Amino acid sequence: MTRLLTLAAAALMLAGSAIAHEVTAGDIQIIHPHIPQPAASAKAAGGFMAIVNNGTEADRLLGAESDIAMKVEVHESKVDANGVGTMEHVDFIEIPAGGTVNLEHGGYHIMFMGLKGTLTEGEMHKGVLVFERAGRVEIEFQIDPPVGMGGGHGAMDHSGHSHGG
Ligand SMILES: [Cu+2]
Repeated sequence: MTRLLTLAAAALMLAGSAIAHEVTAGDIQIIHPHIPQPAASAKAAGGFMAIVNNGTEADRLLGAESDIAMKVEVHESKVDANGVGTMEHVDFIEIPAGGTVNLEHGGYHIMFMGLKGTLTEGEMHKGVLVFERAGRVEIEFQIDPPVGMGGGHGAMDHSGHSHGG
């Protein structure tokens, strides 16, 4: 019993200092929406998260909104035949029934273009994800450590290519 209580206390402490956060809206669960802190001079930044569909029907992420940038789009990064990283706007991201889609470096991401100010590690910034079925879901993007500075996102480099205007 003592051991169980100790474990419970440890779990509570972990929850209290949670680095990850999540939002649930109907069947859709959005895990740790975040933006790696961009360089102070950056005009664009990428947003990442995992989206879980606990329902029995597919949903689609149609778009995103936030006041931190002039324009917010859903993008997909690709590597072309020459090994050059490119990215393009996609109309939606399909979230299959019972499935999880990771928005991560080198793949799908939320693109913030025309940043209105600096984004600093530890800040939370309001945003909205728009789903076909789940509707508008209010979330907060957490500003995480810069990529390559121990942010825990691996060695994938999302900064080597232009995010365009
Ligand atoms: Cu992009």
